[in-house]
Amino acid sequence: MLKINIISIFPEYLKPLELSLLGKAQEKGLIEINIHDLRKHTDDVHHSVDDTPYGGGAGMVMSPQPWGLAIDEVSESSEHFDLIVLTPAGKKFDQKMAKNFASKNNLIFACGRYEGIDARVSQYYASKSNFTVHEVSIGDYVLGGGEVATMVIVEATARLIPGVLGNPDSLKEESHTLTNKDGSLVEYPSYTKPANWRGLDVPAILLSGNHGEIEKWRIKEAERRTQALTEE
Ligand code: 6GU
Repeated sequence: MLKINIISIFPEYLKPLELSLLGKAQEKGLIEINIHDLRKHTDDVHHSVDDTPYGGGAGMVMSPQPWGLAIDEVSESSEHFDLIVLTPAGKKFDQKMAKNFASKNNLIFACGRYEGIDARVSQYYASKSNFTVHEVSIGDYVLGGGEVATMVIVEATARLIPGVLGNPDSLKEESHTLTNKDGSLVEYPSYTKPANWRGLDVPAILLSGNHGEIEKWRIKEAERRTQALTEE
């Protein structure tokens, strides 16, 4: 079973992970998600988790001590852990990374805020033989913190675990996994009833019953959409 531990100063921010698909996956015992408050690991009266940057500059940096205590607490066993540090300076998240994470047993998400987490936290855990550290970004824009990025990654990862999706066939044909000789394609357009809606017809080929021709049309449409995304 995949065990996911998430450390954040805003644990309530991650509540949506209890809903819908991921909530059901937890009820079914397919995944386990535990959310932890970083401030539990502070000892000063103000429960501070950040400080000014060495070398000067704007903003605040998250202190290494609470992070070390929080990560140690969720990794007490002798198992292997994949520590995912959310940062806009990380490697771009994609479907391939989701598949890799879905094959793991223990994921720890460190949700940074402010100007990020003291760099020694990644350095320290990367040096431990039972840890792999991944610094990950979800795209080329800046968020207020890693919480939303964590939800994106957890959702994309969990749905790849056998049994999480109601219909396992959904995994076979979808965007970014439907491939031709040139690599990966986005999904073809989908239609359902009614056959005419506000004067717009469903493409006639889809009503033809000719599965060979339908498959060819879908591949052509997926290629057209993929091409359109790489233009402009
Ligand atoms: Cl992982 N964190 C933050 N703060 N901003 C981001 C991001 C992560 N990914 C894209 N932008």
